[in-house]
Amino acid sequence: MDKFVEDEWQSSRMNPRTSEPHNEEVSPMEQPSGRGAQVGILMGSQSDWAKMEKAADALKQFEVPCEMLVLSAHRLPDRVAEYARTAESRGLAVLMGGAGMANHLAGALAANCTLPVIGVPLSGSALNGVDALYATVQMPKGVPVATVAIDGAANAAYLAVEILALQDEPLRARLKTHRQAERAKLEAALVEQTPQVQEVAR
Ligand code: AIR
Repeated sequence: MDKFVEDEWQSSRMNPRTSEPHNEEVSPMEQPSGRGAQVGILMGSQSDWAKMEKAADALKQFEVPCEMLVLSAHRLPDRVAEYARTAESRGLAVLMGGAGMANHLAGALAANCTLPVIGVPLSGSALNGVDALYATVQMPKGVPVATVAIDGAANAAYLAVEILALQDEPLRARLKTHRQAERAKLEAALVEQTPQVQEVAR
C-alpha cells in the first residue's frame, strides 16, 4: 500500500465515538458496526470531520448509535463500495455521505446498496459548496440520494431519525417530544416579546 493510501485508510479507521476501537486486524467492513451502529456517517476527508460531527451530535440526543469514517469516493473508491455493500448485513439502516467539492460519496454509497442514503454537500471550496450541492443532488432516476442543505449535517441526522422512527416506536416518541420542546421554547420567547410598533412616515 503506498503511503498516501495507507494514511487515508488509517484515518478512515478513527472512531472517537466508540470507546472500543475497531479490531486492528480486521477492516471496519468485515466486523459488526461499532456498538450496533444504525447510522453510518461517512465523509470524504479528515478535514470534513468538524462539519460532519454535528450529525453525530444530533443523533446522540436521540440515543441513536452511529459510526464515523473517513472514506473518499475518489481516493478509495473500492473501500467505499465495500462499505456500502456490507452495510446492511452489519446492521446499519441509514448511510450519510458528506463531502466538499465534487461530492460523489453519497452517490457512490447509493449505487452500492439499497439503504436510504443522505447526502451532505459541504462548503470550503472555491465554489463554497455549490459544487458539492449540485454533485450530490443530481442523481439519476432509480438511485436516489436525499440531499440536505450545504453543511446541513444536523438536518441529515434529523432525517435519519425520522426514517428510523418509522419502525421504532420509542424513537418516534422521543422525536415528537423533542419537536414539542423546541416549539414550546419558541412559544415562551414569543410571549415574553413586546411587539414593536413603529410609526412609518408617510
Ligand atoms: N473530497 C475528497 N475526496 C473526494 C472529495 N470530493 C473532498 C473532501 C473535502 C475536500 O475534498 O470531502 O471536503 C478537500 O479534501 P482534502 O482532503 O484535500 O482536505
